[in-house]
Amino acid sequence: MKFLQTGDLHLGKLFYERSLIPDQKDMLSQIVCEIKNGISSGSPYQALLICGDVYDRSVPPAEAVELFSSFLADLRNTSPNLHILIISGNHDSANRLSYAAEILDYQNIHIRASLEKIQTPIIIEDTAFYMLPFCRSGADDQPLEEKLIKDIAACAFGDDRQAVLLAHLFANGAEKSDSERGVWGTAEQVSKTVFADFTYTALGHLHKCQNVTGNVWYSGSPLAYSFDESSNAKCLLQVELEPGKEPAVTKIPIDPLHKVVRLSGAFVEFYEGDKYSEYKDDYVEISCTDTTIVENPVLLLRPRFANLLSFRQEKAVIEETSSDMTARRNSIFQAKDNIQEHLKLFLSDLYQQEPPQEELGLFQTLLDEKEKDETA
Ligand SMILES: [Mn+2]
Repeated sequence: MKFLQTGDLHLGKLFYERSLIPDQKDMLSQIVCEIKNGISSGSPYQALLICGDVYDRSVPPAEAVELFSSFLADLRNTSPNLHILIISGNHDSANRLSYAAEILDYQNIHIRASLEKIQTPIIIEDTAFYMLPFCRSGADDQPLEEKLIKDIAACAFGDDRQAVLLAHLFANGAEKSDSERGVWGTAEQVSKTVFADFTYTALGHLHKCQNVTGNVWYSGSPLAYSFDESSNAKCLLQVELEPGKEPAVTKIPIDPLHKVVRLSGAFVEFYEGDKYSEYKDDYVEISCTDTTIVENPVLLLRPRFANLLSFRQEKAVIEETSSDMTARRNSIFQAKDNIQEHLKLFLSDLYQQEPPQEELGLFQTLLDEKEKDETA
């Protein structure tokens, strides 16, 4: 048995208000390409597993639905015998995702979005694929998934076939990213021990590719969906199962249309020169190391970085709000009720030098006029 694992496609996602449809289209074409490569190499994939979060929202934008529809059509044209196994994730609407599921089953496109058939596997040759869509845990001590997976394992027990589990959940001890929704605390974390009876477990939900334990793998999302994933290499997982042997898992890298990059440095290095020119088209977050606040940085840098999506200057903000604020507070305290002295301090702070006598003189004139009015 040879299959390809992915999940967390999040079609239709907006990344800092930017549509990722072109990126996702490119990524899906790389999946089709990998399926093609399998055929031309003489060792075709028998199945493609999509472990939840096909869409980013329960009501996905029309172009995301079109994109997924044409992806399925491309796969079917490329590889008429490929089985496509899809479960719903926490971002999907189970009802909408399972549209025409009964009919698509005949096309070997198996969509499972409810708990009805979790104990009925999809059998492909020597392997039984059990599909557990995302389910909301109840208030019990034990997450609902743990109980369901134990039930499934009991079904698989005694069957000679290899058993593969597909699920969309948070396995205890796994590492999370910034782009997953609804991953908090430990209440919904599923114990790793429940996967022990399966030949292989293909998980979705966490966006970093990782081996949780034994033969339990997250493929991770095929694209980076937050800046904290910028250092994660994105991939699909090629899995080969052979009875009596350990599963062979190989990472198939995805080359994104735009990289997601975090850069850090002085403002001037981004504003002038070529140091970062290789990133001019990537999705960029800049962490500015300057100690003074830069005004309108995005406006200034956009001509050089077309996809600058985030600009951070914590260092300047912290410096200005801590040391400078303390200094200001002290000087205000020292100036007491002398309003002319207050202005002098304010202007010195603003210009970072002695204020011009002219401005102070003008202000004094205004003060005198005000006083005259009040006494009149
Ligand atoms: Mn997800």
